[in-house]
Amino acid sequence: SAAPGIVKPLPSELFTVRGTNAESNFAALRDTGYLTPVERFFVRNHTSTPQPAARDWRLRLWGSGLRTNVGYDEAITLDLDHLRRLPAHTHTAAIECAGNGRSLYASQQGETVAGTPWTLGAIGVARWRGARLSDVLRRAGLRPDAVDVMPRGLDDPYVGGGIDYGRVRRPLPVAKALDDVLLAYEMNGEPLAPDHGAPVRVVVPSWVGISSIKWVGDIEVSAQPLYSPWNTEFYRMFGPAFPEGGGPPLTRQTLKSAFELPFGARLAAGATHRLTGRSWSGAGGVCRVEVSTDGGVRWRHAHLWDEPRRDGWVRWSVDWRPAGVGPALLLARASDTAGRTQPDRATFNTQGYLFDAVVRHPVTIG
Ligand code: MTE
Ligand code: MO
Repeated sequence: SAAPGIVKPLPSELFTVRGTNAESNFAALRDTGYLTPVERFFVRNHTSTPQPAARDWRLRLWGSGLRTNVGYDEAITLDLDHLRRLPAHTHTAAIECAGNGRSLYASQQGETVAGTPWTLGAIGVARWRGARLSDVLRRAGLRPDAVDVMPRGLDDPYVGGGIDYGRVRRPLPVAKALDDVLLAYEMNGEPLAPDHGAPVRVVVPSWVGISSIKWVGDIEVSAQPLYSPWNTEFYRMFGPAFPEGGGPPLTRQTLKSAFELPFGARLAAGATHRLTGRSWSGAGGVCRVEVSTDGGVRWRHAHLWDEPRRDGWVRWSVDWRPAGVGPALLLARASDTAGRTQPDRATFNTQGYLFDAVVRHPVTIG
């Protein structure tokens, strides 16, 4: 069961395919460890997975933010061997689509939003290894007045609604680029797989997935702010709660929780069930998870299996012996080390980004 433009197999018990995107079925992550195996990791493609040959791959660095101030055609180039000779860093980090949870605006809040109707499986956590973007930028001659860098993918230009938006690209402020961003060539100890950006992708920990450009081919470095449709039209919040013309480009991810259980699962009455799930936040580690099995009347603390972990998730569980039979609603509510707790409602925005509300997860006892 392949999807157009995705290379790896997508068994239907593990993935739900929508167009060129494949969401991990969250319930199927239950038997995975802390890291999401590559073959279970969601895929979000604007078009389709290209397969550039690693030996021909070059990263081109150019723009007014470099001392050489050269255009694309005179770019400073770097091949995979160069990149591998730079100090290697590993970082365990989630990549999550900004629209993860989007379908819940409709199903939980009765609100209509535009975009791929993900449930909660547009996230995975992997151990990324590669060179620091800061090392590459400094070696390329970063000017002190550089403000933005814009990595661009080698995949086909994205055409939507008859508009050609060009290749997928999104500016990143220099401060973040110099902080913890990787040019990754390994995922979970293996060379990067084609669908996840081989031979090299950007990994921007804790920021919306669109920041982590796959199949990176060039990076513009600029002394002036840069723009692309991915920070002007998309990945910003539009709607009554936001300034006219939209909120700022999205950066950090929000706080979410998910049960590792299908929606509508049937649980046997009179038995003890271990309910498991995961919670994560772009603002810090998750340090508390409360669970309700009665639709939100009573809450108890879940047992956390992981320490609060910046850029990753924590796994948790509660044991539950349902008393009656019939429908029940499970809720999980996480808090993070930045002091946030998941709210009852997410803030409506027309493109359905950053859904963070406590989810009412229906099950049937009997
Ligand atoms: N990079 C390129 N070149 N093309 C893309 O379509 N999709 C982005 C980002 N990087 C994309 C891209 C989006 S929206 C997300 S959520 C993540 O990649 C998904 O990463 P994954 O497919 O490895 O899970
Ligand atoms: Mo995304």
